[in-house]
Amino acid sequence: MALKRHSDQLLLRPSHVPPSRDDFEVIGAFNPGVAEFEGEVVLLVRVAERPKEQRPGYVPLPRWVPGDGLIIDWMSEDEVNQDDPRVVQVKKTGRMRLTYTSYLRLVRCGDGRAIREITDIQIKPETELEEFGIEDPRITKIDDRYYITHVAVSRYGVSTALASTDDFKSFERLGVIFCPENKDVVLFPEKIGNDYVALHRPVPGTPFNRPEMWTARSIDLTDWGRHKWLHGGGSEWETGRVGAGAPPIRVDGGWLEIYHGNRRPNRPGAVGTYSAGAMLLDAEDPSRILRRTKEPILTPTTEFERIGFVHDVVFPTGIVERENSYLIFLGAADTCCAVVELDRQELLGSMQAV
Ligand code: MAN
Repeated sequence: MALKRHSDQLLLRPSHVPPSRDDFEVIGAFNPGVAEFEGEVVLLVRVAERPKEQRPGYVPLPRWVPGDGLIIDWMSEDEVNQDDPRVVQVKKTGRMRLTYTSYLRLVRCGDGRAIREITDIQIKPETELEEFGIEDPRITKIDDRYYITHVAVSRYGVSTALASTDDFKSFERLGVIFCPENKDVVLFPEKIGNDYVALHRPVPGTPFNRPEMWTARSIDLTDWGRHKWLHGGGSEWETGRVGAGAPPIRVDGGWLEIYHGNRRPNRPGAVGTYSAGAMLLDAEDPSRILRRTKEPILTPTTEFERIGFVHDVVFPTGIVERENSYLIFLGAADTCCAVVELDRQELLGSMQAV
């Protein structure tokens, strides 16, 4: 049963964010990475934009060219198949292209419950491995530095890259850490044993299985190995996909991970509802799940979670602890950012032994 919400607030809509160019429109400001920095909550928001111009019979497909910036490839409608608003498939090659492109923008939120400032600080695609956009950041503070994992989309596939900062002004780009197809990578906030630990979500090409969550270990944050299988979605609401949501936080008895699950859609092209669940991972061996919510803790409920670019999506990407509650930041309907406040005891008590 979904948990009672103290509050569920819309934080940011696409219309709040200026487009990066006059000939583009912002269609999404969602899936925010979250950190506490200099006494306030800051978000790195995924801003999705598409060209404004329409040419009858053509679809515009944006792409970043290193050195040149954003360009548009116009493709005739006969050359592509489209049954998902987010992507087209080029008939001749069978390859996918995104209908929009994403970059990251820093937004300051005070105590986390309202937007204070939409800044000009941005992380834009830079390399060929990011030519179709950078997406879905997650932020983890390790010692005195903030590490940002984000999706990098290109003709080479959907991978995850790492960046770091200590001032949220300049960002060091550390390159791709999980090769295609791999998304939903989150880092633990401290070493476990002698290692950094990540959750990641490889997507199998040969469908022996469905996309599942794994753990990996590293001694330097850039080279990852010692992979272990973690979770493959055991309940009805997570039959399609599962992936890490917020970076794990330490709680009594282990690590709390808020993750997402998607219900496998029953018709081609449909996306299927995205909900959120919680799991408690073993403190010393986070590849062991101790407890888990059988039912989702959050499902799309409000209008902004139900209706958007992709309907029926709650996609948790960050968590902030408050005295007796957690603020859970999420992308709503692949369109907006929202924050939900959940009671700490109720959330921790909702997980059952596996
Ligand atoms: C899926 C969705 C999109 C995303 C692409 C590429 O289609 O998660 O939001 O843009 O994958 O990562």
